[in-house]
Amino acid sequence: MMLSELLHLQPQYNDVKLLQGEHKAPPFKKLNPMGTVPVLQDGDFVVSESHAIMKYLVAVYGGDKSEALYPSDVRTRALVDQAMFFNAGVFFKAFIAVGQATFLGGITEPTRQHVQDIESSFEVVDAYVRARPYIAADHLTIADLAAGSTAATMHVFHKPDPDKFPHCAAWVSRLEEEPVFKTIMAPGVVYFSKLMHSLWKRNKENMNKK
Ligand SMILES: N[C@@H](CCC(=O)N[C@@H](CS)C(=O)NCC(=O)O)C(=O)O
Repeated sequence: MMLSELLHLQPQYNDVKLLQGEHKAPPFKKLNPMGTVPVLQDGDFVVSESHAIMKYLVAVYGGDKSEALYPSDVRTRALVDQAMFFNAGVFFKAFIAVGQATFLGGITEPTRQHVQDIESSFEVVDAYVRARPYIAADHLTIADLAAGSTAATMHVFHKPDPDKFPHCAAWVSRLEEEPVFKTIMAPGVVYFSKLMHSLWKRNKENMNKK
């Protein structure tokens, strides 16, 4: 959504009802066999995985912004990919583990193991942004949109100590100043925070009933 805004695209958003399991139903799985959001439909072309979607959008619709958002310089691009693979394979995994344990496991707050995994991820982010102001370059790239979304939303589960991860904290603050983070990410985090707190409350009530 943030990339679409940056590129002045006006996609039609279809709200997939995750809480009702719409993403696991056959019509959605026809689009994405993994049964996850987001999925992009561009005419008769369908692609899932937010990182692949972002690369596609930049390649097709990036115009004069593509060079900054996904630089062609081989080494800079490798660093963008490094951060995107880290986000998909490690950082987001630490995030979604808490979500799944909340929805399916009935936890009432992130466990100690969750917090440890989140801290390990923030340690990596801190190392990445120690060398440069953004996660892969000296300016914002699609890797910041990807990992920045995870970092901002992760705060609902665990806010890392800025004294322990000062570079990461500075990077998140820098991202929070970006207009797309203000208009799209921040309200998303508020919505997500309310949802998680209501689920933890429900899980606690269910636990007390037993
Ligand atoms: N690496 C994937 C992760 C997609 C993902 O797990 N999305 C979550 C929502 S943020 C989802 O659809 N979860 C539903 C499920 O796994 O059942 C991406 O970046 O697109």
